[in-house]
Amino acid sequence: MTSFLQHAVLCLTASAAVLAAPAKQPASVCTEIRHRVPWYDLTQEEKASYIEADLCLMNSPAKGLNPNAVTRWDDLQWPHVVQTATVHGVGAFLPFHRYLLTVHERLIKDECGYSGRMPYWDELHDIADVTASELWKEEYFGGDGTGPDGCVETGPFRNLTLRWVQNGSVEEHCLSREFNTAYLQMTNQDNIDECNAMQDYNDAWLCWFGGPHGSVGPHAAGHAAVGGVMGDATLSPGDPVFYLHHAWLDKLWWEWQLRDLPKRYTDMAGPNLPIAGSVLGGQGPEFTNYFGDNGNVTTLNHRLYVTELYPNVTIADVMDLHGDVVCSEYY
Ligand SMILES: *[C@@H]1O[C@H](CO)[C@@H](O)[C@H](O)[C@H]1NC(C)=O
Ligand SMILES: *[C@@H]1O[C@H](CO)[C@@H](O)[C@H](O)[C@H]1NC(C)=O
Ligand SMILES: *[C@@H]1O[C@H](CO)[C@@H](O)[C@H](O)[C@H]1NC(C)=O
Ligand SMILES: *[C@@H]1O[C@H](CO)[C@@H](O)[C@H](O)[C@H]1NC(C)=O
Ligand SMILES: [Cu+2]
Repeated sequence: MTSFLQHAVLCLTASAAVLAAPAKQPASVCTEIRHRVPWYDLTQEEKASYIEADLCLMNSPAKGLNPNAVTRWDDLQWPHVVQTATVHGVGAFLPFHRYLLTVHERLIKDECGYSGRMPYWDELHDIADVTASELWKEEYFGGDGTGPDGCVETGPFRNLTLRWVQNGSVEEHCLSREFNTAYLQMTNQDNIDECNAMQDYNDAWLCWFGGPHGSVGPHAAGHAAVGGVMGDATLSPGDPVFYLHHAWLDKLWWEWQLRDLPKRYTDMAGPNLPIAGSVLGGQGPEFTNYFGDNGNVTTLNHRLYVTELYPNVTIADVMDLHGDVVCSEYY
């Protein structure tokens, strides 16, 4: 089977060269740390304008690399869809998602005028009952899915049309959800403590990703607890709550890093080849230096690629949350 990712990656590289129009400036220098807070700590005004800003991306025309994208929201989802096999199950899992959070933040600020603080989902706060979270209020993210397709039919995103399917082609579908509290409970404090106790990134990343002892850990828990689009490893950024869940996970990684600095500014490891047997993937030699690692282990030189929405950065660039690219702190 010719790998779709391989095909897509090569096409993207080619079109990137053709389209290498006005280069965007790299992230500016970090002079003022931006705050990330739990959703419920945003002001009423911040909450409303954050939702408005995501709607703005959903209602703005695409201008990214993939000609099948219709909206800016499709553009933003695309790097995650096309690279699903190289940003999950690998050392770059946490750094890639850290950069994707910043890309989303920059898009809503640069293109949709958002000026508030960035939210994360405080999942421990909602662990007793995912359905009771303030997130799902009618005026915020809307509620659970309903009907045979589990479509979200309440709230500002009830008419959201998503386009990408797993193989990277287009089939319009709704934003779906299927809440499940039992899954959310797998992001419990015990599991977090177990991941925090890991001494090396090589063990820790897998713990955050897959859970201690192969259980569903903090990453999969939030995805599966929301379910539907969020429960799909490839398509999950179609649900706007994806960014709040990944900010929560990123906070956990950062708190782990803080336990042993400066060592954990540079602790990087893990495999870098696409997941074997995944729908999009392959483990051929074309991948061993694709991201600049010069081998099959994830290094600080590994490029984080977001299909030209913003420039490539390296893992080294995002290891310090206070660095120029991310320039943020969790509260
Ligand atoms: C959603 O779609 C319905 C039915 O097409 C329409 O009546 C409603 O105004 C739309 N709402 C938004 C927020 O676009
Ligand atoms: C992609 O997946 C969709 C939905 O599963 C399917 O209908 C379509 O034929 C697939 N396209 C390709 C090119 O494989
Ligand atoms: C960005 O990184 C990707 C993936 O490694 C690579 O294919 C692409 O050429 C890079 N783009 C630039 C402008 O360096
Ligand atoms: C990585 O490369 C080393 C040395 O070439 C090899 O022994 C090892 O099996 C490779 N690991 C994977 C996961 O491909
Ligand atoms: Cu992901």
